[in-house]
Amino acid sequence: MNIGELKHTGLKQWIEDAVALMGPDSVEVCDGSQAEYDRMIQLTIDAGLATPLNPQKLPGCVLFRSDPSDVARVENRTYIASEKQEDAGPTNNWVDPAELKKTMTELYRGSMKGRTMYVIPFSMGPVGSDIAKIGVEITDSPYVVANMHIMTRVGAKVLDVLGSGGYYVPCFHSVGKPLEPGKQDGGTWPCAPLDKKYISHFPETREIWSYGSGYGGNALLGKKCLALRIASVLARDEGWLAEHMLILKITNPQGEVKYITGAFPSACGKTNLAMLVPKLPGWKVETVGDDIAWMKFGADGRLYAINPEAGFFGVAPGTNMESNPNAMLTIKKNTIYTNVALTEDKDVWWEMIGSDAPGKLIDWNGNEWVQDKNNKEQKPAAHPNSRFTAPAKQCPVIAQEWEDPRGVPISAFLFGGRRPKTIPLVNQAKSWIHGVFMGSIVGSEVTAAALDLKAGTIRRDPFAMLPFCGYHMGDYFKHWIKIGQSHDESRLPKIFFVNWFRKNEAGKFIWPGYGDNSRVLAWIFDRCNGADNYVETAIGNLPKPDAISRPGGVSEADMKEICSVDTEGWKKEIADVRENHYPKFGDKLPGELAAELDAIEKRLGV
Ligand code: GTP
Ligand code: SPV
Ligand code: MN
Repeated sequence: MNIGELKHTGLKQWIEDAVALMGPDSVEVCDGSQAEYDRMIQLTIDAGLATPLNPQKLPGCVLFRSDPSDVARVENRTYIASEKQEDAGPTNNWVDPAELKKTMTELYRGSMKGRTMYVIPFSMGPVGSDIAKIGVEITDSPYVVANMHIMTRVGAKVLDVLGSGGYYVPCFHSVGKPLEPGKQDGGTWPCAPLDKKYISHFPETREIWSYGSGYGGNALLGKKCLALRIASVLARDEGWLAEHMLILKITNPQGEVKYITGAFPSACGKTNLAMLVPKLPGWKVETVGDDIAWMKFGADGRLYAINPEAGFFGVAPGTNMESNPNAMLTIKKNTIYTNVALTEDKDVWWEMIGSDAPGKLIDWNGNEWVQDKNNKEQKPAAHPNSRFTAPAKQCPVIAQEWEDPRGVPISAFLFGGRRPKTIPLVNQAKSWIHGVFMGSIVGSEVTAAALDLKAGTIRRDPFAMLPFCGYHMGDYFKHWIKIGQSHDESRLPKIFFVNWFRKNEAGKFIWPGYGDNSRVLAWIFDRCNGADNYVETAIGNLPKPDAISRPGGVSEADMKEICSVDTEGWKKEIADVRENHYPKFGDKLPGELAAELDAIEKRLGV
């Protein structure tokens, strides 16, 4: 489709202005068809950017290798450009919006020379449903178009819903690498250098401007930019929640169903939990979403969640037939792999895929790589943040209601992170406000999901939203508190804190995780039904001894250790919150959270 055929005059004008600024050779409006997807993939193959994979083993799959400066989100190049700096808060990068637009306008000037501009109309959430939001992304990357086809609902149907004057979130994206006449990418992943990358959000005007990166959340603008950073602002204004949460459906052996969401920081286990194969006989887990939940109240006072996405952009390393067979089956066809390693017979490989590298590989940098198990220093063949993009409908355990525009009623919220010490396996909040306190102090070892952070160190990541909240984090805490105050608490989800990542002195995980996490989900399920399976402690409600069935390989002593209160560790934890974490929010820290902090200190006997 060309822009002349567009019915929406505002949209047409916006595109024409972008064309004048960015100067592409041609413009195409995307229709979301299979033929279009195939054409995008073919273009990237022709440009030497994609390798078709073995059609016998991985039909419809391709591999991309990106640039080393473009392998993950870049948090220090991500901006919340609100009118006032105070509204972005202490945890976001801020630049005056007028100044940022000026800088970026100069970057966008002529940035699409030698390329085609693709206009992607997309819906986050089922097309036409009340809860869905429409965005239009302008991009010069066929890789982005193909990924958006999988991750969102793209195309003509979205334009129909938009009609001649409907509302959309305008999203600019350019890889920032114009081509000289007659030139092609020639196998080089197009992007701009780090200090020219900008992932910018204008919360008041609800605009997204991204420049210089072609990877993941930096470039697929429906995901973190729209469905979290911009949507969190809408949610605050309209009284709902836009969260970095998986959504799962769990059925107990008696056939009773509950829905649970979980917020864990990036690369801390959401996709894995959402697709879990229970080790507990008789229990069933199905997937509704693996990364983002939008939640609104129903007439019955319960909170209903939808997954605004249509695909999974999941971490490859660590995914195997033991840890996550459902993900492995999901990504057997029609999948885009980025930065994993390639085998000689055009199959994919990554660290902890479940078997040794079958011979010589090409690593994510494009170099030959031979596994050397004696060399502990060997660089990984797949980038630690290498990922797969796959349609959600291919997941063998996708819940039948995953696209229900009414959403699913949530019984429990989980918070968690990678914490080698102190934080117990599971801990239930005593009340909504105690749960908000728990969410506000989430901490985790940093992972490879952001390029500019030092993996391994612990940082506070409140509600797993630190990189994704589009406004002042103190106001975000207040929003959560208000949700509790303005609704019947007995109908709100119960709140839990989980930690699959406790380590022993030897640095080994104590808890086996993955399918064994079903043991904890079962305890949570029963807790939601009021079961007498807990003991009250200073930090919250912990499982009674033996209330969680112990997996093989975990000793009784270890089980006891991860299910009890480490009072000394908690005193340090709380002192860190008081001295280093809460002061960041200044007078925006809600008094209710300061009171929770006082109360837990008192209970711990500080
Ligand atoms: P994002 O897509 O970045 O938001 O990540 P995510 O939260 O969906 O994390 P994901 O499920 O992809 O897991 C990230 C890494 O953690 C993978 O390498 C997993 O194998 C590993 N992991 C997930 N669950 C567990 C667990 O229960 N125990 C242990 N030890 N590792 C886990
Ligand atoms: C995350 O980092 O939380 C992701 C990957 O889910 S990205 O889409 O790149 O943000
Ligand atoms: Mn994520």
